This record gives sequence, C-alpha cells and structure tokens, in this order.
Amino acid sequence: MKIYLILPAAEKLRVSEKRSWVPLRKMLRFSVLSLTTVAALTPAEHEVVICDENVEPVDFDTDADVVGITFMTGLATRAYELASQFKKRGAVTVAGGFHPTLNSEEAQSHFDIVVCGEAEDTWPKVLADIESGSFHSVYHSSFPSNLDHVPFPRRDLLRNKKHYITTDAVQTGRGCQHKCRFCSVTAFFNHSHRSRPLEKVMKEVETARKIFMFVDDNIIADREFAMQLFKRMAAMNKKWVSQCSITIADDDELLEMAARAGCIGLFIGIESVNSENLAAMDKNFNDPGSYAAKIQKINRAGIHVQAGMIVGLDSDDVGVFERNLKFLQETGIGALQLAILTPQPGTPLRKDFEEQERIIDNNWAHYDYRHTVIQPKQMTPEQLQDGADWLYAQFYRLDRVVFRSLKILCRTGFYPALLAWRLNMTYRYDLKRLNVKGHNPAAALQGSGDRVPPAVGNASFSRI
Ligand code: B12
Repeated sequence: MKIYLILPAAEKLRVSEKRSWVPLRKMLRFSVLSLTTVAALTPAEHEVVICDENVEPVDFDTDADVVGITFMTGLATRAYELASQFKKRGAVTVAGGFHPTLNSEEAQSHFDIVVCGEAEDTWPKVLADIESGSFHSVYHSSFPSNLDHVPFPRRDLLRNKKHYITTDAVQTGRGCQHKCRFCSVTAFFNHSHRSRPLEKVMKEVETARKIFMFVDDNIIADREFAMQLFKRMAAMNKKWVSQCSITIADDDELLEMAARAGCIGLFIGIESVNSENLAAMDKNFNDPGSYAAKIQKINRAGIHVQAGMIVGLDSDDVGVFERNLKFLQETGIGALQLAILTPQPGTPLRKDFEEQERIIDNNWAHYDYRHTVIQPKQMTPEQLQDGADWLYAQFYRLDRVVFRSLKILCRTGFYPALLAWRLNMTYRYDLKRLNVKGHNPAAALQGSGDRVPPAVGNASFSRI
C-alpha cells in the first residue's frame, strides 16, 4: 500500500499551492519525530511519503491508499478538514497523536481509524487490518511497557530539510512523573516516565549532527539514566538543547555533567512568579523566590535558559504582565515562550474550567496558547489577550534583544548567545509578521485612576 503521512499546519504557518512561501522561522521548526517514527514502524513492503504542511503543500492528488495524520489540539480543525478531503478521494484516514488520543470520540467522527497512545504496537496491526479489508475504528496501545520497540526514525523521508533548524531529534524517554494540571504530556502518559535503552539512544546520538536536540519533556526525569547518558556523551564534542525542570539547578553534579555532555540550551517551564498560581497548578516544585539564583547558576554552567511562562492563571491580576517583564529583564532568561492559559482536552485543568463554566471558546484552532479561550478570574478576556500580546512584544523589543544577547555572550558563552540571538530574532519576526503589539492593561487602569490590584504571593526580585 501507499501511505501518506501528514503533519498539518496552522493557517498562518501553512504552505499551500496558493502560498508557496515558507515563513522564515526555521528556529521554531524541528523534529517531525512523530511521523518519522510512524514511518519507521511501517513494514517494509509499504511505500511511505511524509508531508509537513509547514514546509510544503499537501498533495491532494496523491494515489495513497492510507492517509495518516498526526495532530495536537491546535491543529485538530485542519486535521479534520484534511481527513474529510481524503475520505472523499477514497483513502482510509487514520488519526494519531495527542489530540486524537485525548479526545478519541471526537476524532472518530472525522477519521476512519483513530490510534490512541503510542503506535509501536498498534500501527503494524492497523495496516494489516486495512490490507485485509476489515479494520476497527479505534486501536488502543497496550503500552506502557519498556521502550525497546521504539525504532530508529526515518529522517531520510523528510524532504525540504533546509527549512528545519534540525531534524536530528532524539527522544531518550517518554512522559513525565510530575502532575502539573495544565500539561497534556502528564495526561497522555498518566504522569509516568520511562527511559529508552541507553544503547539505542546512543546509536541515534552518534548519527546526529554536531548540533541536535533531545525532544524529551524532561531530560532529567530519570536522574540515573541522565547521568549515564551525559557521561557517555562527554567526549563526543556534540552540542544539544532540550527541556527539563528547574530542579536541575539543585543538583550540581547533574548540571555539570549536562554541560560537559554538550548542553547549550534548556527550555524550562517557569510558568509563573506567583507561588499561589504554582500551587494551584500542582507545580510547587517551582519556587519563584529561587528562580533568579537558579537561572544564574544554569547560565554560569554555560547553558542558555528559555523560559516557558503562563499568564491568565487565577492569581494573575492585570499587573502580571509588567511583573513578568520585570522578572524576565532582571534574571538571565534568554528567550521566552509565553502561553495564555489554555485548558487542553484530557487535562485536569480542562475539567476544572468545564466545571466552573469558564471556557469561552471551543474552536480548537485557537488552542495554540496565543488566543484567550477562558474567562480569567481577575481580568477580562480582552485584558488577558492585550496584556499577553504586550508582554511578548515588549520582551522581544529590538534593544532588549541586543542587550540580552550580549549579556548572555559575556555570562554564558558563544553558542548559548548565538542560540539566544537566533531564537530572539525568530520570535521577533513572528510577532512582527502577525502584528502582535497589545497594550498593558495595568497602565490603562492607572491612566483611568483605577487602582492596580496589589501583587499577592509574588516573589520580589532584585537586580542581578
Ligand atoms: C518537539 C515538539 C514540538 C516541535 C515540533 C513538533 C512536531 N510536530 O514535530 C515544535 C517546536 C514545532 C512544537 C510546537 C508546538 N507545540 Co509541541 N511538542 C513537541 C514535543 C516536546 C515532542 C513531540 C515529539 O516529537 N514526540 C515524539 C513522538 C515519537 O511522540 P508522539 O508525537 O506522541 O507520537 C507517538 C504517538 O502519539 C503516535 N502518533 C503520533 N502521531 C501519529 C500519527 C499516526 C497516523 C499514528 C498511527 C500514530 C501517531 O505514534 C508515535 C509513536 O508512538 C511534544 C511533547 C511530547 N511528549 O510529544 C510537544 C507537544 C506536542 N507540543 C505542544 C504544543 C502545545 C505546542 C505549541 C502550541 C507550543 C506553543 N506555545 O507554541 C506549538 C504548536 C506549533 C504549531 N502550530 O504547529 C503540546 C500539545 C498539547 C495538545 N494537547 O495539543 C505538547 C504535547 C507539549 C505539552 N507539554 O503539552 N512542538
């Protein structure tokens, strides 16, 4: 059979026959590991073609027998459009990934088949059933088990590699043991974590180019495994980035080994500088009072920190945007991924918001963390949207980008500074392209003589 695997793209990022131009945001384009993994799980007798709609138009005239689509929630609307088109053309449509797993009934109403969870044990069976002409509408993975079966990804099937910062994406383990209420990974893997066999990971690392990435959600989730991996990598002279919790700064040995293994950048979920927000999200292992010192420590080890932050949490008032900007300026954070609080399907956060009837938008295309889909507790949805846009635009103001990059060059080194510069310029380009400006709702309140609510439960920061 011929199998066409698609990664859909959001409207503003999509390449189509009409809009053939690929936006210049290579730094935010990498991996495609979901599809290169599914391709690698496909028995050799089938032909596989991968299409990433972020870099090439979908071929609606393909003669594929099976069309498999991977999608997260923000891409569900597009995935359903594609499924409907390909069904009309007579292909068997298969859904997989986070959204169909956590929302399988909905996905079943758009696709012939929904694969829930990991595909290592189910995908070969799905294909065999399609070939025999008798398949089920849903397949559930019997995992979690050990990850021995994870195949070497078919990176060779990715065309247009020049549009990615890297397609050398290695996953050392899956899941995360933490129970953060907003997190889809925790929901998907039932707050558990498993590591892959170290030898298999090392084989992938060896084939990766000099600079690559680990797409783990928390590369230090299994400390012993991480230590062994870092020790093995110390002599390899590779450079890599990944994600982890800020607790890496509490472990001198682990931090030092990560740096010696070639780590130059970490994405860390700081989320909020307000401890009440963190407690409400079950993320108390983050301590806002120690953020600045910990980030400085990670920077001194030669590692750039990109922060993930959320606004619109229940203890956030209209002053949160200014406070966050001040915090980000005062600490050594090199780049920011800002999220407007978004209750993703399958998470405890969504349940909370459904019970409180505070979800105001159910259009999945808006579940990209850039749209306000909730009724916040201490401000209006418009204030949340304006403030988030303002904070993002302010953080990526050109003078701040230049100053920040120079500071990282002095404090952390060449590679981390280069990483920061390129990330900053890409986020800046994206914000300009989408005309994101916003305004500070607290300033608007001050102007009107209204009192800005005092900050409760927030850490205070001194200049460092
Ligand atoms: C790397 C990554 C990215 C990369 C690359 C994404 C890509 N498509 O390759 C980039 C930077 C582009 C990215 C961007 C974003 N991401 Co992201 N990303 C990830 C991350 C960390 C790893 C993805 C990965 O490679 N996994 C490894 C593969 C092997 O696992 P998998 O996808 O689960 O695939 C397995 C099964 O699910 C199944 N499967 C998957 N697809 C299919 C398809 C078929 C047909 C079949 C049969 C099976 C199948 O088989 C696979 C093998 O078992 C995940 C977290 C995670 N743990 O997966 C978040 C994650 C997917 N991202 C997420 C989000 C929210 C985003 C952003 C919105 C973030 C932001 N604020 O901008 C953007 C959206 C960009 C966009 N509009 O397209 C969320 C999605 C939540 C949700 N419910 O939708 C996740 C889960 C992170 C999280 N903690 O919540 N991301």
